[in-house]
Amino acid sequence: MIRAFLFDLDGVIVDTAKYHYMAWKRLSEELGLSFDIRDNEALKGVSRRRSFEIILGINGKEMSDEEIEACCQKKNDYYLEYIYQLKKEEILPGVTDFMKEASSLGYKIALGSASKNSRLILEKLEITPYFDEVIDGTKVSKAKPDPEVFLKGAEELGVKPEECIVFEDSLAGIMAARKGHMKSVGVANPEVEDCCDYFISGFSGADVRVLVKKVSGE
Ligand code: B16
Ligand code: MG
Repeated sequence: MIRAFLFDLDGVIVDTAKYHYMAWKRLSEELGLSFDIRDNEALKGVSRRRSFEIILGINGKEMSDEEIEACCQKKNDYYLEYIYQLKKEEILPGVTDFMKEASSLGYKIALGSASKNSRLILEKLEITPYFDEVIDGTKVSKAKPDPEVFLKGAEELGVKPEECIVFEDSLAGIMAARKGHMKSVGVANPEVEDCCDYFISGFSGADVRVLVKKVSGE
């Protein structure tokens, strides 16, 4: 029986990918590295450090550990400049209504995000109270596609992995849900359509009972 929903953040609740892109682009230009919007696709759902390693890989460059850390810190300073301006109007359509309906039907809700900035983002969007638990990049050591973030979410909510539905827009996130023996709903990104249990283009008009039935047959 499904008892809980685990939500990814970037690409599911809010499109922070554009701000990640602006920050990585700014850093890349300063460093003379090539990086464009298509390259940015590979960074979705991936940890900050791994994202920079991908950018270095595209450019055939290597850096010391210390240099990588300093660059990641700089990128995050740029990213935070954008995030401080984030408004609740940027929440993707239908998500809050869906979470409200889910809570009223008794489903538990957790965030399962790679971002170390997720608490700030939830505050800016004024949706912190919607979550029973928040598991993010500050609480896990292994990045998606490792299932750690979602398994921890299930554990903290007090439910079994098989009782969870994960909402994800990235391939890494869908893989993490599958490895964790959870049901997966792909959101918005057509690239995940073939590997999730059920796909929605967005939450507008999505009905909790109908979705649970489609995903789990309950
Ligand atoms: P931060 P998600 C992910 O969020 C983003 O999709 C990814 O692009 C980013 O690198 C990662 O968070 C880490 O974010 O630099 O804020 O710690 O999709 O897992 O909610
Ligand atoms: Mg995402």
